[in-house]
Amino acid sequence: MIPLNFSQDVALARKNGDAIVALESTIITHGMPYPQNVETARAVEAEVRKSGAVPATIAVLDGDLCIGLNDAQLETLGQASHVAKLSRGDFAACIATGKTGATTVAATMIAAHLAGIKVFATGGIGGVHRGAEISFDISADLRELALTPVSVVGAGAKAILDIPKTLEVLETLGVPVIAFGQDDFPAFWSQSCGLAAPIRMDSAAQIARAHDLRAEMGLPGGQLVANPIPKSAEISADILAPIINQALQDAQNDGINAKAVTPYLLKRIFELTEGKSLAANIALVLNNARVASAIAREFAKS
Ligand code: PSU
Ligand code: MN
Repeated sequence: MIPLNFSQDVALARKNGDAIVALESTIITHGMPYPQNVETARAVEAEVRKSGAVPATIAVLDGDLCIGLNDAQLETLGQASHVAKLSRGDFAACIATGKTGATTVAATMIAAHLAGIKVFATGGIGGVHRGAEISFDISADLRELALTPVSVVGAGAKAILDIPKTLEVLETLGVPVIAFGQDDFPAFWSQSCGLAAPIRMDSAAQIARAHDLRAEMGLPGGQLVANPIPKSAEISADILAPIINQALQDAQNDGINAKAVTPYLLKRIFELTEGKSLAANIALVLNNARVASAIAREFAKS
């Protein structure tokens, strides 16, 4: 038996068939500094509630797979150091050994699916890193999107990644990449990466329908819903380009590899932009929470 520990709110929502949105926890432990990480996690939960759905933040706490965290649990996780960053490979091991771990996009999708939750909001997904032809660093998030039927709402992929290669891998894996309300694929801090997304949709109902239709057609996997950052919160690519190059150079000099790469780059960019990257990150996550909630409400109708 898989030990799922539902929060009271999520248990009630499941019983009533209410809209539920899954939320990841690696963004809390490895994506943002304390205390903004906990403040943002709370603000995102509040935004989901305001948008007519119930938030389910997912994490492993002392071996318990939690679907929905209470306020004290969020605070503890946000302050904790040495929390494992869990993906498909180490998820079950963390539960089996009674440890604490935060779930990445990949692990959150797996847990959401086990809990019967079909949509999940985050900031950005992992992707193909620059120089992947040498390092082979391709996030397990991409393969998860091909395997697990959860629609993930993110603001596209960060320019720390190789966005064209990320789109190529998603195409190879047969993952629907849907830009929401525009033609271009967004680039996290900016509304466009300069490339068109393969699919455009303008309504949450279409996204929910496409999700269900894939399952009915016997196609495994989820969907990537790429929701552009609000215009008012954008940081221009010109400003970010030299900062990203600096962060990548620092990562190389410091010998960073494997799962440490993404958290290292996020932290360096936060430092180099004097916190501006974080403000944009918070704005886009809230925006993604609203779109994911709208999709969850569509699922709750059917
Ligand atoms: N991108 C962000 N913020 C994040 C992450 C990615 O802009 O917090 C986190 C997510 O949890 C994502 C993970 O699933 O990093 C990807 O890590 P990796 O590149 O090691 O697969
Ligand atoms: Mn990696």
